[in-house]
Amino acid sequence: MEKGYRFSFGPWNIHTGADPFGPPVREEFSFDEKLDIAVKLRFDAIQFHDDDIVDVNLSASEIEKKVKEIKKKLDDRNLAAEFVAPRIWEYPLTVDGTFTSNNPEARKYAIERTKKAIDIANLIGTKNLVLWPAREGSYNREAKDAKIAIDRFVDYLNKVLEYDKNIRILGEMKPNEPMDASYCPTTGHFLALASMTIAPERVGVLIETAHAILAGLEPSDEMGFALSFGKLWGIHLNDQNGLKYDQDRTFGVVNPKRALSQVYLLEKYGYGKNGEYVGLDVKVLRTQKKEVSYKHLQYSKEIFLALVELVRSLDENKLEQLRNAQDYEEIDYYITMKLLGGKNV
Ligand code: XLS
Ligand code: MG
Repeated sequence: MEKGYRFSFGPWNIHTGADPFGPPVREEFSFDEKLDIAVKLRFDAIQFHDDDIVDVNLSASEIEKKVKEIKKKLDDRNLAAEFVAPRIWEYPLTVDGTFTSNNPEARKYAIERTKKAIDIANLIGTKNLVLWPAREGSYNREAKDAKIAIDRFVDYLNKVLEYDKNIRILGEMKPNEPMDASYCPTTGHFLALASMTIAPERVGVLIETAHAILAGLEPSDEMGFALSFGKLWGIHLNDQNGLKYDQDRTFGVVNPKRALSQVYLLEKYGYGKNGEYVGLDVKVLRTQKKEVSYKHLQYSKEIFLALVELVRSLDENKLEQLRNAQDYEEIDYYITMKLLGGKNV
């Protein structure tokens, strides 16, 4: 633990730099090397998609054997598995979405694949299933029925909750990309959906900074919303420059003030005290050479910890007085000068 927090990232956060417009620009680190980087940078857990751990097309017994091998690699390095996320959106059958697809075969695949992911989660030692509904949306509104999509969403969640009575679902909502518009774009939408399921107490959220920004929302306000429901079970910290594609920049490098707001809230409400991780979902810039292509992980963590220090050094009495006086200009000045290392605050 550093300053009371535990950190995680996923293997996809160390990558070759391929994007939709160009090929890989660096060699891939091996799986074991990625785990070693986690140890070197003093991370505590790894986030996984099901197929980051094992080829999901293998037989059940082969999957079990392979997952146990991976679990041993984690145990040997004192790393935990934070969550498993079913990567249901990458299969050729699910071009049109998964559990909201117009194709019944795709809907069936979504649930079968998710059951596999749950089995893998149990074997690797986590009760957390993260759900990013990547393709559950539309390119044009008439393509699908927006009401039926939500009915199918709830139906899918219920099947997941029914399959394993211990599993918890952490919905990671994103308003767009790859779809033009997602059927469940924000935390609030997802929690409303959760309330319609057979076990709302096992449905919470993971909030990603960039996803909130893409929805035109303040990430810290989204986090506050989830905290008030007791539902902030995971976070994906990163940064984002405006309403573009999902950039997954190093935490705090684009808008340090916005990063501070998130850390302020997490600190204030004891995020992490119930075992939650400070999860990152960051991508290094494409221009980075292989041997320095994990600086984004190191620096996101360092920036987070520096902001924890800064938040702890804030004069809370002064802030409270300013709030009561509604002197928000002074709050802006105080926070900005603190960030800039100004001498007179
Ligand atoms: C994509 C998401 C994805 C999830 C895990 O935008 O952030 O990476 O975190 O499936
Ligand atoms: Mg994410």
